[in-house]
Order: sequence, then C-alpha cells, then structure tokens
Amino acid sequence: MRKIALITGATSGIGKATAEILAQNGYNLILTGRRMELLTDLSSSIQKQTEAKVHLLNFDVRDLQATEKALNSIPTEWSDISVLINNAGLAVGLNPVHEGVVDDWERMIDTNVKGLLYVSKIISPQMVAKQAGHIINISSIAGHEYYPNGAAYCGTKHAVKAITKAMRMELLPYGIKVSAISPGMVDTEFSLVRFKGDKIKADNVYQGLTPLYAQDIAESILFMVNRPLHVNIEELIIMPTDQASARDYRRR
Ligand code: NDP
Ligand code: 8X3
Repeated sequence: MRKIALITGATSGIGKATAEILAQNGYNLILTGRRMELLTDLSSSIQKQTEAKVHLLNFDVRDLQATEKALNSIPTEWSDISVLINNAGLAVGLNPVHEGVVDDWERMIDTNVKGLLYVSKIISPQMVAKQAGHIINISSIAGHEYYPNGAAYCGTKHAVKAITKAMRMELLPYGIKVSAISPGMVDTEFSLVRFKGDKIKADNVYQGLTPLYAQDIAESILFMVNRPLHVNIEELIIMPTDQASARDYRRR
C-alpha cells in the first residue's frame, strides 16, 4: 500500500522534484503552495505518469489561520501522513543589516521559521498518536555557515537546524524520525526570488560552475525516507563539487 507524504512548497524547485520522485517510488502526495495553477499542473503530470494519487492544498504557510484551515481540512483517507517535508522557504534580498529591508526579514522569518513550526505543530500530533512518522526539514548550508548580506536568511536556517534537533529530542519517545537536509547552491527559482525577479542577477549566481539541481536533493530525500525503521539520518550537507563553503566557489 502507498504511504502518504506531505510536501510544502511543491510548486517549484526542490519540493516539485521531491513530489515527482516520491510519486515514482510508492507515495501518494499532499502537495501545498500558493500558486494553485502550478500545483494543478504538477498533479496532472504526476497522475498521468504514475499510479500516485495527489491531494492539493493552496495556502500561505505564513498565515496561521489559513494553514490551520487547510491542514485541518485533510480528508480522513489522507490523514495517515508518514512523511512531512517542510520545504517551503525563501531568501529575499541580499543586504547588510544596517541597510536591511524589514519586510524582507519578515518574509523570511515568517516563512522559513514560523511557517515550518505551524505546519509541524498541526501535522505531528497524528504522528505522535500512531508513534510513527518522519519529518524532514529543508535547512541550508546557511544554517551551518554565515555570510555577509545574508544575516537574516542565515538566522532563519540556523533556526531550522535548532528546531530540527530539538524536535528530534521531543519526538524520540514516540519513535518519530526528524532529519534535516542542508544544501549548498541549488539551481531553482531560489535566486530569482532572492533578487526579486531580476533574472540577470539570478542567472549570474550559476555562471561558470555546475550547481546542484533539485533532482539531486530529491534523490537524497528518497534515500532518507527509504532507510530501515531503526535508522534516522539526522542531517545531510550536500554541496556542488564546485562549492566548498557558502563563500568558496570554483568558477571557470
Ligand atoms: P523555489 O523558489 O524554487 O521553491 C520554493 C517553494 O517554496 C515554492 O514551491 C514556493 O511556492 C514555496 N513557498 C515560498 N514561500 C511560501 C509561502 N509563504 N507559503 C507557501 N509556500 C511557499 O526554491 P527551492 O526549491 O530552492 O527552495 C526550497 C527550500 O530549499 C527552501 O526552504 C530554501 O531555503 C531551501 N534551500 C534552497 C537552496 C538553493 O540554493 N536553491 C539551498 C539550500 C536550501 P509558492 O511560491 O507557489 O507558494
Ligand atoms: C541557499 C544557499 O548559500 O545561497 O540556502 O545561502 S545560500
């Protein structure tokens, strides 16, 4: 029987690639995001290419009421969620704090930290009740390192790392796995969002090197969820071969 995975932020990038790979590997999917037309397209293409069933939820993870309403509307036949992937997230802006844009900070903190907590609070009680489940949080190399102009984003991803470890301790008595993946540079819509739609700046990020692709992270998530019951991968740090730290690249 197919298990159920819930993926936040499945309209593009890592979330979308993870939806596709989990559908090919025995999961039915609850997919969430704000751009409903992209969710609908993804759902159609997954259901054409695989046996997976897909349930869509259209909400903004920053909005607690909308998040509660959407997640509490999950029909009973979809409620036995085995895997939660807290992927929805973003970086906005690249400024020092002394020139910071408060709205950018709020978007990052509200999405990457508070949104992840909201979704986890609503979904994890049913995992506690059945004493099973796996929560995977998408953190970042920015959750391990620091770089100038990235204080707020690095702060949110350090928070994700802390939340992951603390939740792992809290959920230990219930046999629930909690893991994080911390990628370096992945070529998704991430840079377009960070540079507020400036495609030239976004494309420059990936010039002269080979970044990771969303598929690389999705394959690692599949590996994590496929480990035997007694194995929890606490964290994977995954970098492009052309990147050695948040600040060291090999460009040709
Ligand atoms: P994308 O921009 O391609 O995807 C981000 C996803 O998050 C989209 O599906 C978007 O959906 C969703 N999302 C963003 N804000 C919200 C919100 N407020 N409510 C609901 N959904 C939201 O980027 P990535 O795939 O790269 O990013 C996925 C995760 O990976 C993020 O947490 C990011 O921080 C992390 N990461 C990315 C790296 C990279 O270099 N790309 C490296 C390390 C970590 P929609 O806009 O439709 O709501
Ligand atoms: C995205 C990777 O290095 O741009 O989380 O912060 S980085």
